[in-house]
Amino acid sequence: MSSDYAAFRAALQQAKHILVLAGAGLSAASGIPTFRGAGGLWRNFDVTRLATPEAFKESPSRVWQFYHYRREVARAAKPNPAHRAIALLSSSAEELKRVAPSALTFQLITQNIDNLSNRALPNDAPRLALPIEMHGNLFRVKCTKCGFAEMNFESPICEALTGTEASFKNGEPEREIELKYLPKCRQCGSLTRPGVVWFGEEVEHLDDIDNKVEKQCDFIMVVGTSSQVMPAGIFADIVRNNRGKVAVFNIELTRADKLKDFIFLGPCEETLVKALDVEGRLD
Ligand code: BJW
Ligand code: ZN
Repeated sequence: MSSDYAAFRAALQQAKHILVLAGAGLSAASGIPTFRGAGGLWRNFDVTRLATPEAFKESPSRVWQFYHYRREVARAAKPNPAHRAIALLSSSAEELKRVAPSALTFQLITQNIDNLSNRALPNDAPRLALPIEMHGNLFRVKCTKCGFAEMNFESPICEALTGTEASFKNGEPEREIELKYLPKCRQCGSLTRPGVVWFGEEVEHLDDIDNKVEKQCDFIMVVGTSSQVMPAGIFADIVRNNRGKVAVFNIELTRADKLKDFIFLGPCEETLVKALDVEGRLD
């Protein structure tokens, strides 16, 4: 176990298939609340009433108000240096070669739904640079009936949700909004739902992720996640079992730590930028 930046960079030089697994801590410096821990969303809100298919069935109005509030927070936020460091190495073969000359792939798998890792990419980034969003995206909507899905960046997403974000944030009782006033599918007119992965639902892109985590990866950076939610919580274990290297970036110790080769305790917007040697190279 080491917190030595030079040793981390030396190990990165040997890596061929590099993964970054990100969690809410990656976006904390952008002002997006995490889930667990002080100030976390699940401290103030009941997860079973907001982020499960059963909750949506019981009250689409309440769940839509929660996600409308989250959309508005994410819209107002900006990618921070940790997002930009990952985006730089994902999108520039030259920059990647500089810090990881043996690398064949560099892939971000994010649990975050805030779209900030996409926004951190340059406009002309190759498609290969796109993050794998395993828990979906706040700005995607999915029809509950015909399955039609699309990105939707409207603010508010529908008239009836206007202003509800402020009351939601303050913990006031949510409004009762009739179904007919909630967001509707552009194809069939039925109710849509947020395009995110709730508890009990299958995470997205699982085959691709399995292949990258189990078959390829020889170096994983675990950034800003408590590693409590599955399946992402065991990716580091899998890489470690396959004799790959694990580097953890977090402000506190987590369950991933027993597996680590490297641990950098501190805000990832500082530690990751330093470890990846991209200080002064982010616009
Ligand atoms: C900083 C920092 C800074 C702060 N710098 N660091 C196996 C065992 C037990 C249970 C299960 C199991 N397999 C599945 C389950 C059930 C369940 C689960 O994991 N439950 C556990 C809680 C026990 N998993 C699921 O249901 C998943 N589905 C699934 O596996 O399906 C199987 C299936 C197969 C086939 C058919 C059907 C089903 C789905 C999980 C979906 C998770 N959804 C959420 C909500 C998404 C939408 C939304 O955002 O509203 O995803 S929950 C929430 O947790 C969100 C996050 O992505 C996820 C992870 O949280 P994260 O990112 O780790 O955040 P925090 O807050 O926990 O941690 C932040 C960290 O950052 C902390 O460590 C801080 O210290 C740190 N930090 N600032 C660096 N500046
Ligand atoms: Zn539809």
